[in-house]
Amino acid sequence: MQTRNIFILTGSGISAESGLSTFRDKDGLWAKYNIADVASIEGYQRDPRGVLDFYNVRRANLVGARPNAAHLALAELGARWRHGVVTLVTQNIDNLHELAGFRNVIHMHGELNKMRCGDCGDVRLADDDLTLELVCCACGNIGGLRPHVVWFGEIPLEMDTIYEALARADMFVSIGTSGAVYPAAGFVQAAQEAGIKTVEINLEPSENADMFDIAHYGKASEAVPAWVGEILRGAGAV
Ligand code: BJW
Repeated sequence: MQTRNIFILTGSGISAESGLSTFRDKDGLWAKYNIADVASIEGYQRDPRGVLDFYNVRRANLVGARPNAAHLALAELGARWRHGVVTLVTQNIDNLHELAGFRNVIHMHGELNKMRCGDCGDVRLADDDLTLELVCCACGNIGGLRPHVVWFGEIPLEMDTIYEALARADMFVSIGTSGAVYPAAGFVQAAQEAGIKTVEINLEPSENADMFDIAHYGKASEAVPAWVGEILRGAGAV
């Protein structure tokens, strides 16, 4: 059957070769920070300054980061695919898919370059470090601005759009994610139950590896361009 709609889920492994840390690898963020301290609302309430600083440092690290060959290959696929829709859902809060040229990226865990007012919900670009002294431009409250990211216990963003795209997909592709965090980790099961082709591209087998029909193990910068080339050639697009 001809593949029309492709649903791609990416995780931190795709940005590792751009110099951004993953979470659960041995040198990942969770080896240096306690998840509950920096990625939950309770941690933020206990130490808001510490959590803002954790994200301020990561925002500063993002300034020099460039998309790698994997981000560029997905952007090429998005631009050249003529048989249907390529939906790109990322768990990453970096902007490397956008810098590579992919349009309409869905950031289910938020975006590092944005801030959200915890009091009124206003979301806007965060050009500078977040501090407890900042005033919300929308409601005027002080100290309520937090990173526009999704912490444990919070509902990921754009879930309706994501499940609609998944329901229309003919192929599900997971790239650079350990499959440890839900609901993203559950997408492959939904895809399997819908009977569509499932593909994993990762450095090593993920926690859900047995649910994938096809696996390509290797660095994203090599495995993703190879897979994109295969897909475009198969569709007669190159
Ligand atoms: C390479 C590579 C290279 C390296 N090339 N590959 C019990 C059961 C089921 C669920 C739960 C449960 N208890 C609690 C839950 C829910 C909870 C959850 O999943 N907990 C688990 C720990 C069990 N989930 C939530 O709370 C979520 N909300 C929720 O469920 O709401 C309810 C709801 C949902 C839907 C509808 C209605 C209601 C929220 C989760 C928020 C996650 N937030 C974080 C932080 C975001 C901000 C930030 O960046 O700081 O998101 S945690 C962190 O993990 C971050 C990531 O996006 C996410 C996933 O990590 P990722 O990307 O997979 O990274 P790694 O490090 O794990 O994996 C990297 C992979 O790359 C590895 O496999 C490497 O091998 C590979 N790799 N180099 C290719 N060069």
